[in-house]
Amino acid sequence: MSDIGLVQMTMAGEKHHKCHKQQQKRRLYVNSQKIDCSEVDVHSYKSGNESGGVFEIYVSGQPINVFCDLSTDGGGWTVFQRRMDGSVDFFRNHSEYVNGFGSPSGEHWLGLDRLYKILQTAETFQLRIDMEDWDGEKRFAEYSRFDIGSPETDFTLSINGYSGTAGDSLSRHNGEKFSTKDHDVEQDARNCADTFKGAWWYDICHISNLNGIYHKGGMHDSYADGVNWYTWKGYYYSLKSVEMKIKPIL
Ligand SMILES: [Ca+2]
Repeated sequence: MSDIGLVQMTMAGEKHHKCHKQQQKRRLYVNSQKIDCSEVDVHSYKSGNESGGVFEIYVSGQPINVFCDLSTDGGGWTVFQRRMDGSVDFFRNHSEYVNGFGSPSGEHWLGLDRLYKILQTAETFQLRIDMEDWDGEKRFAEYSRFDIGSPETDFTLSINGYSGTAGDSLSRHNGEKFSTKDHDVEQDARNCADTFKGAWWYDICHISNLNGIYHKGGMHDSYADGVNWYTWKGYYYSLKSVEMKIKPIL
């Protein structure tokens, strides 16, 4: 056997081992501590209904409440970002984006630390982003693979496999770090988060800004500082609702 063949076999073996280990870890929680919304029982919700609601899951053994989408595209989605009425200020600092803010029953940011830990529990997670404009039209973007790096990497975005109806306004941000107004780790001469009033995996600076200002009514005069998804609505239209959600592929 050639050296190259051996290396490939070893890598495949390691990948299999990692996957096996993670699924073993998952099984420890079945019927007791759910580790994401793909494991919740529809009848155990704290508030909500069959289409979704607030459930308790365990992140690194700690119970937290999250909003679960139980109906869209097969259900089982753990929502980590939610905009719906502008009641929560999303123009926040680094520690708040790391630790989370808002409420899972309303507008919510789960927190990068928790998101990172949930993403560690399976080999592959999908990302789905559901969006709605102020006329009630709904579109989505889905990615077959989504991951973020550890806190030491500033939660570097890893994403690919777009499909959907809203266009792809996130793949360009693949490989970027998560910047906030007080933590500029992007390459632009400006402070992107401060300039565009959000927090994101900015590059120079963005084609999506889903943590931007919630401009009620949609259209805004200010440039690119709203809840923007460029490939659907451009830089002067702030969406009425957004949900960013993940589901493992097991
Ligand atoms: Ca900068």
